[in-house]
Amino acid sequence: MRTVRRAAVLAGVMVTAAAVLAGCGGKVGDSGGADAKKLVLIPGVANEPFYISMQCGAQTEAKKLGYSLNTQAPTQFDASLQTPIVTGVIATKPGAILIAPTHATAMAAPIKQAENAGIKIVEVDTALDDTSIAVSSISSDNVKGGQLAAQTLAKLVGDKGSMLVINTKAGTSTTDQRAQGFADELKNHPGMSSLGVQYNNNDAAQAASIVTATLAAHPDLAGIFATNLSSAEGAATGLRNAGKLGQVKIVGFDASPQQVEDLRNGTIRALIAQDPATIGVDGVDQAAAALEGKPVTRHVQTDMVSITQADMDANSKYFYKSRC
Ligand code: T6T
Repeated sequence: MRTVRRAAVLAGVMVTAAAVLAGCGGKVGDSGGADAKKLVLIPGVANEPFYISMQCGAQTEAKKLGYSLNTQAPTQFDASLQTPIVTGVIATKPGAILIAPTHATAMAAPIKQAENAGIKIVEVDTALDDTSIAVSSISSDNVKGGQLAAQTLAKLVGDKGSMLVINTKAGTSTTDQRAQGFADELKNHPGMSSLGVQYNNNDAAQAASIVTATLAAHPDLAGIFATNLSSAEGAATGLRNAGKLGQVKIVGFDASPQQVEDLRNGTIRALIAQDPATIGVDGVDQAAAALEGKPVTRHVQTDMVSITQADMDANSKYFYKSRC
C-alpha cells in the first residue's frame, strides 16, 4: 500500500468586498441578491458512488458550518447535459457552486457566466483548463495516480507484455492526466509496450466491448489500466466473459462497491482509490472561506491509495458509498 499525502499546495488570500459583506450578514449586497449561505454541488453524473461519497462529505460539512447544500447532477457525464444545470442554478443565486466540470473547455462558458453573476466557483475533482475562474480546486494528484497505476501493473505483469488503457471521455481533466501519468511511467519499463488508449464514453458496457475486441486482435494482452470506475467495472466484465482472468491483470482507478467486489474475487488486481468524501468536505470549506472573506487555498490535494486484495480490509475506509 502506498499513500500519496494530502497537501495544501498554494495558498492565496482572496478577500473581496462581497465576501466581507457575506461574512457579516448572509445576503451579499453587490452580487445581485445572492444568498451567501446557500451552496450548490454539481457533480459530473448522478447516482455514481464517487460523487455520492463526495456529496456525503459535502453535506455533513455544510451542515456543520451552517450552510445549505443542494445537489443537482446530470443523468450522464456530458457537458451538454451539465450546462443547462449550471445555467438554471445561476438563476437561483447561490453564494457558491461546487462543480466537477465534465469537460475541460466545453464547460468554461457556463461556469464563467456563474462567476460573472458573483457566484464563487470551487472545482471538485475535475477542472477547467482556464484556471482564472475558480477560487479553489480540490482533487487527487491524477498524474501521480496514473504513474502509480503503471508501477502497480508493472509488478503484476513482471515488467513485460502489452498494455491497454481504457479511458472515459477525452477532455475529462482527471482521466486525461491519469492516462498521461501512465504513459510517462511506462517509459521506465522497456519490457512493457502500449496498445494505446481507447475511450468508453464513461459507459461500462462499452469498456467491456473494448476488452473483447482487444483480446481478439491481441491475444497476448497482459495488462489493462482502467482510468475510472466505469472503465474498470466494464473491463472486469469483459475479462470475465472472455475467460481470461489468469492472463490479463487489471489495475483500475476508484473503489465502487462493484470494483471492491471484483478486487475481492480476483477479477481486478489493484484499485487506486481516491478520497471523494474529503474532496466534498474541502470543497465546502474553501467555498465558505471565499464567502466569508477568509484565506482561500487555490489548490488542495487529497489522498489516493493503491489497494490490493491482500490489504483491502485494512483500507476499507477508502471504499466508496452508494448512499450516505
Ligand atoms: O474517477 C472519478 C473521477 O475522479 C473522474 O473525474 C471521473 O470518473 C469518476 O467519477 C469515477 O467514475
